[in-house]
Amino acid sequence: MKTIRLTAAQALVRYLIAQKNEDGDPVIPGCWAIFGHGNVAALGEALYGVRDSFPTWRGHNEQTMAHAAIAYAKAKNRRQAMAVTTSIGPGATNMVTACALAHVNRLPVLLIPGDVFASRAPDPVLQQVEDFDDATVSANDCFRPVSRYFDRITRPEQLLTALPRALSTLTDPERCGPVTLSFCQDVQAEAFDWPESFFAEKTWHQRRPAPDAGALMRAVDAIKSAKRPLIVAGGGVLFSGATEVLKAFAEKHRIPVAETQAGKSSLAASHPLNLGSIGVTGASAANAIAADADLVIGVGTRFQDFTTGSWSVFRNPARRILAINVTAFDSYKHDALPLVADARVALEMLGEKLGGHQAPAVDPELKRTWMASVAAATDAPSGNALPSDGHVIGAVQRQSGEDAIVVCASGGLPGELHKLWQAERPNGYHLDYGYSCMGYEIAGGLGVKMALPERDVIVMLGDGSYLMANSELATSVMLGQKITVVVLDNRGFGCINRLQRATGGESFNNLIDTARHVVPSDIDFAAHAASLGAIAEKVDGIEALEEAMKRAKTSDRSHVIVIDTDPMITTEAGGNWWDVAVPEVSERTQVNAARENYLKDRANQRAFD
Ligand SMILES: Cc1ncc(C[n+]2csc(CCOP(=O)(O)OP(=O)(O)O)c2C)c(N)n1
Ligand SMILES: [Mg+2]
Repeated sequence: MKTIRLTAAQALVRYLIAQKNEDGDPVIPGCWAIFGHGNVAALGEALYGVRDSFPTWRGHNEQTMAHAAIAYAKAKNRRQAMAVTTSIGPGATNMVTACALAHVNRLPVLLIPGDVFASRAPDPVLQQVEDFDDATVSANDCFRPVSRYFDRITRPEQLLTALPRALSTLTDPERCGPVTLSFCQDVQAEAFDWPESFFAEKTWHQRRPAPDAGALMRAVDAIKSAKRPLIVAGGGVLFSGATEVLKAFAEKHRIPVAETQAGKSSLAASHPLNLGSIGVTGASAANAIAADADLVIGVGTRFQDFTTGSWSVFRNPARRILAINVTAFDSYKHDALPLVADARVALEMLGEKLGGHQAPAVDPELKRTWMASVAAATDAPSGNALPSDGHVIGAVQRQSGEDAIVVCASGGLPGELHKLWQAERPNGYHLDYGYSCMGYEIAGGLGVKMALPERDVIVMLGDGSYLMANSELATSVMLGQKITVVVLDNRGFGCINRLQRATGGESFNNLIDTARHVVPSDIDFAAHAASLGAIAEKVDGIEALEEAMKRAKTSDRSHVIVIDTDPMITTEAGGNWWDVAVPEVSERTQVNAARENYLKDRANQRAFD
């Protein structure tokens, strides 16, 4: 056997470079890194050695550089993913939140935190967590519950099995999720005689499982006997590359489509069968059909509570759920009729078996009424009042081409965008609403831009999210990855303040004004963004915002636009109840009243059979 002597870190990097997807692109095109002890000496040396063929990107925060990596994978529909390496201790645990985000959203990312010495010779090293009773515990065990595959590399040759297993997890549609290889620092530096064959180029094909024949026929029967079917398109439609097939299927069988947060942009917003978004932040058209639907056909969706309105959206007592999902776990839950399969393959095979079957037509007036509500919420306002999020969304949409990608994750904006944004092209709508993680947005925008450089990337976020994590804005400037960032400054956690009020609470600790303070806060976001190297401006009103968006289009680097907005206004049309537990006893009459309403609303919730 021919062997080659390399350190474990050098071998890891060399192996990654040899892995290709079926398009011939590298599965892992490069690595984000913040160095410290536990990765600078060995992994740093290995990455330096390959810097021309395998780029290393430097971030400013471990969590957010991992967000960039995860957003990249999502924008690539999971066909490529990035690696991220950190030092041991705080560098590593900073990345746990991002790992959870990837886990919830079923997105691939290869995390390589440094770990303590396998030899234990210098213990306890700087930043080492010492467990009194279990010597095998390190801080990196925090990754276990939020990794799809976790491994601790304590001998070099473990990589011979760990790396193929990592790649299969990253590239398999059912298992897809974050992989954490916790890499002991002494092991990274250790040399080993590796079989040369380990580094031979390898192609990872996308597995497209076909449905079980019996399950397929049961699904066909369910669709044929349904009088009011509704397709709920989730992120799996995009990951499977099933957008064209979904369109053909919906048209041929005349079944209307509603979209989840992850599934939005599966079908062009302007398509007559696209009834808009579903659920808590849904369109009136989609939710009206959902209420009566006797068959809900989920395609690549987890049926998270924002989709189901905590199980109050699909109200027909006779309704069934047909869950088409490549992941058996998702397909079987919620007492659904399972169809475990790749979305594209399943829709093609269902279409063949259904022949010319068509569902009864849906009244087009439903969509017209909803579009009038969208216009009312997004048209430029008259007068001098502060604009709403909806007004800002309208302005941004009017100044964006169909090719643009809007990026968001948390605050009041995801709900408003879900209702109001019109996504015409696949992947034009990029939300993390699985983990809805404040601080995802700017870094996420950077990752999306790296994935799809030919498309305009527009990040929309609140003041709260901006303050939580903004430093990868400087990275976007440094890397020449231009993004446009629109900051909606309503001076606090507007959506949580509204939720607090809606559950009977007093405004408390959410808006900056109603949080304990000695000095009133007056944050100059534009000055802050400019200090990071972006072009930055604050605008007064919607007309000025549209002018700024035009300037941003031609800017040569990341461009930040700040606008003051009203913290209290949201789009009332559409939507649905969401289960947020209200206190059963309270001295506040408002809480007691909210509790009464809560119990009434909860009566609409699905009863467990
Ligand atoms: C990391 C993280 N911490 C806390 C939350 C809970 N949370 C959701 S939205 C929100 C406030 C967001 O404020 P801002 O970005 O200004 O948006 P706004 O609500 O004002 O629209 C909070 C605290 C979260 N989603 N993520
Ligand atoms: Mg805010």
